[in-house]
Amino acid sequence: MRSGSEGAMFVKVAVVLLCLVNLCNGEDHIVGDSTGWDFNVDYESWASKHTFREGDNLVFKYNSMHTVVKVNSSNYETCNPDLPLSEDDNGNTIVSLNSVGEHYFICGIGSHCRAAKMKLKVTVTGTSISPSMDPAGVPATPSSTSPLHNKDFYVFVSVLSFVCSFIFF
Ligand SMILES: [Cu+2]
Repeated sequence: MRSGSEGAMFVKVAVVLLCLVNLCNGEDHIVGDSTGWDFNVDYESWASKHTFREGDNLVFKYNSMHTVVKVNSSNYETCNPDLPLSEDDNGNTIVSLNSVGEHYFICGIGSHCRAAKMKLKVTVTGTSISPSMDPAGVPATPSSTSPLHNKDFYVFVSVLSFVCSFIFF
């Protein structure tokens, strides 16, 4: 009984650590990895290899030939930068993914979006940890009791938020 609660505590501490790395700070995704934001990268394929969660950041690294323009879905489809939701050209643009849903980015220069596929769509999911999600680094604990009941989970998230807010504010 005692060791069981210690085990649960261990899991909670592990997830708190995970939270500190992934949830509170958010994860930085370097768009296009080492190539950055440039011509003829398959950003659709790049995006498909990443999981974007609320609070994560996109980091666009690019030379002075390019810009980053956040647009809506129809302007993304047509590569139209004339109605930007936001835009930047400083070569190192960090975009906070602060809402769940789809976010669209294009390069606003010439035909870079249309002709050189400088367009990126990411789908952001919420931060909540679902039991089915297997958080990296936390070993699946073989246990007869299910690790997180709904009520436990609710309490746990509250405690987690409290701890996070304490550390970061
Ligand atoms: Cu460009």
